[in-house]
Amino acid sequence: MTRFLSIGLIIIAATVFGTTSATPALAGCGPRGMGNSDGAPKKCPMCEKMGERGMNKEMMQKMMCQMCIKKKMMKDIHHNMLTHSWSSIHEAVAVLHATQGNTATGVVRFLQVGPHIKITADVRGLEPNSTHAIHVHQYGDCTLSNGKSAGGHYNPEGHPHALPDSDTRHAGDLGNLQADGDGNAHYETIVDNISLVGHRNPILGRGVIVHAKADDGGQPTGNAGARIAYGVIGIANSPANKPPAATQPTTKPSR
Ligand SMILES: [Cu+2]
Repeated sequence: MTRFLSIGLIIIAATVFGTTSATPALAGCGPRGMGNSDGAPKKCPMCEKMGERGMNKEMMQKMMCQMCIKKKMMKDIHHNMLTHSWSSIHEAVAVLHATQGNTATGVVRFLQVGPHIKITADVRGLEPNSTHAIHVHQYGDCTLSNGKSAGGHYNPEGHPHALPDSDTRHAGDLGNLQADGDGNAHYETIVDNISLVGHRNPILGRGVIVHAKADDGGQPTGNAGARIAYGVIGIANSPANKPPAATQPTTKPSR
């Protein structure tokens, strides 16, 4: 059906623009294109292939090869699926800022690895040799300088609070950071109870909180005290979120 429509469009276009050949010329992108009435070779503005003999530049731009338009549309759709849909997001990042009166800052990365999320946190400005709870909270809202605008623990499944060694816990229960003698903490863990943008407990756009004290696993939120750093989980500018070069569009925009 699509093929018949294409042929029909080509025939109509050839009639309108006065093509005299016995066989209607392909509009724009024919493989036999050798030049134009003014003698200068022209290219299809969509695909850059040579046009049919006798077509001037204006005709080319008006008609354009229907096949090229379809090919470009399909490429654009495919490209958009790879680059702009939620399924193209494989890594997220939260930059932690100190809440008012505190000094802790850092970066937390969330990398989707199959059904798991690998979490890597680097935090500095902590008390030397101290332990600090780290959680995903409900909202990526840092409007209050004390971090309270991030809301409570992210807990869409309604579980009691717990540490990461418990299968039933808040989705945002990430455990504790351990600072070294310089007040720096590096933390890595892999969890399977959240996703970046998937069906299970998506975290993109939510908040990360580091607390003043350790999470002891107690109810309701681990007795972790004040919020000393906070950040919003956003889409990372990382190779994991960029499509292979081969999927980039190869045709130029029409104008
Ligand atoms: Cu918390």
